[in-house]
Amino acid sequence: MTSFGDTKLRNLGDYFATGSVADRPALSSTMAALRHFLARAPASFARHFAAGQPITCKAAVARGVNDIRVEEVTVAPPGPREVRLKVHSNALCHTDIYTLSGQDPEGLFPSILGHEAGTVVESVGEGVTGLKPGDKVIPCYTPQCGEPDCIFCFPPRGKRTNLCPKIRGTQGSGVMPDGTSRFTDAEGKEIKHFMGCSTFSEYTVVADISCAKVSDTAPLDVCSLLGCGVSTGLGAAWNTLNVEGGSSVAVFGLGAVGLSVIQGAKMRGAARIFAIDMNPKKFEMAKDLGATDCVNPKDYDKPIQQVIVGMTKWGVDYTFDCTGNVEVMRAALECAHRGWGESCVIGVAGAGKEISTRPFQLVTGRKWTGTAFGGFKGRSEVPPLIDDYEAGRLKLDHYITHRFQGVEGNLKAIEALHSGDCLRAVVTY
Ligand code: NAD
Ligand code: AHE
Ligand code: ZN
Ligand code: ZN
Repeated sequence: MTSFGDTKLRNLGDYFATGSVADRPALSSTMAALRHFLARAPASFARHFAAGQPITCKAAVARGVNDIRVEEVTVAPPGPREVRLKVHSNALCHTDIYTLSGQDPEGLFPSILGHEAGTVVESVGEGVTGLKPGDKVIPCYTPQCGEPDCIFCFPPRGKRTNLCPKIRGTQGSGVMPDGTSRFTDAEGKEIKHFMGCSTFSEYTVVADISCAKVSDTAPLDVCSLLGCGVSTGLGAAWNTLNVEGGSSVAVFGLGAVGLSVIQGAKMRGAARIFAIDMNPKKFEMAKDLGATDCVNPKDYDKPIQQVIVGMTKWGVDYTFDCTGNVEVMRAALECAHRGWGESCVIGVAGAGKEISTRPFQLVTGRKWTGTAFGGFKGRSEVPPLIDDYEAGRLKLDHYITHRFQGVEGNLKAIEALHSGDCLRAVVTY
């Protein structure tokens, strides 16, 4: 820890390398004095603060099932085609809690969770182009290599996907593409990465192909929403099922993901939108976003799919599971319209869970599909969402229901998401 006046800073280099002072106006004059001082300091001293050095900072480390602790960690400099990011804001996604709870078959401990963030580039590794210190970035767990021979970035015959597999193997193993981790704990032991993001840390290192560079004026707290859940819901409606005007939609689960499906469907002009949740506290926001019918399965003594079909003639054009519950996934499929209804699995189910239905449901024309990150290609299709927000075309502020400060705030965010009245708890470091 370095002290300067009454301001304690663990790492000063980032304040010179990035624009983060702009986000902390009170520090500006102190930083100006420091810049002046460092400009005249001996080279060896200045190098200590420069890019290329390890950074010691705070992170919430998942040590085991439901065991998460704030610790000091060391973040190595970025390797080739890697970027070190100063995390400004983190929004908690249900998937972080799912992995912490031990249900994720890919879950690893110890690891640094978190994958919805607004960040600033602190430094870049060799071979990185198009990104520089100070750039604002949304790390995306679905990367986009953009290499001409990647058939997922450039699919054949008019196909469309965002599932670039370039680093998926190492990402799932909790390491960078070279097979090693950039995080170590106070004893020098390795800590794993998570979903290629690990944003429960003041600093993180990600692959350059995971970085969506957004406008210099983008608010970093709002950026955090677009790192996963809200983009996923919007994209499920727009990209995956391509909801059209006049259609009917049913959304199961009204967290940030489900509500953003509703918002996306309404923006497309859906005529009837069913919002289904066991928690009636979610209905008010659902109605504000465009739901026409709010349904609580607890109010009925028959399966919810029968209830929804009964409220229509032949079912609903587009249905979405946003719960991760495999019975709900079945219900969503079975209330899709005879002949053409499409059902999208968004929720993530625990290890060992499987979905089932009578094949007759598919024989009679329903289609079952799913989405990762709403089908958005990270680097090219996420920045326009922030442009839309800044231009007032896309409303996002309503998803931030809770705010906390400091890495410790991630623990409070976990409690908040469990409370049932939280959509996104944004933690600012
Ligand atoms: P959340 O916990 O905030 O919301 C889930 C909602 O589902 C809650 O409102 C809850 O009351 C409701 N619910 C639970 N059981 C239900 C039931 N039986 N019937 C009706 N409603 C029920 O979670 P979230 O952050 O909105 O995420 C939703 C799901 O989407 C999670 O499973 C998450 O892991 C997953 N997810 C997937 C992707 C993807 O790319 N596929 C991206 C983000 C999140
Ligand atoms: N690790 C789990 C799979 C988890 C999963 O399906 N993740 C979603 C994103 S959840 C975001 O909040 C996803 O997009 N998966 C695609 C991918 O490549 O990970 C398991 O079952 O192994
Ligand atoms: Zn690719
Ligand atoms: Zn997520």
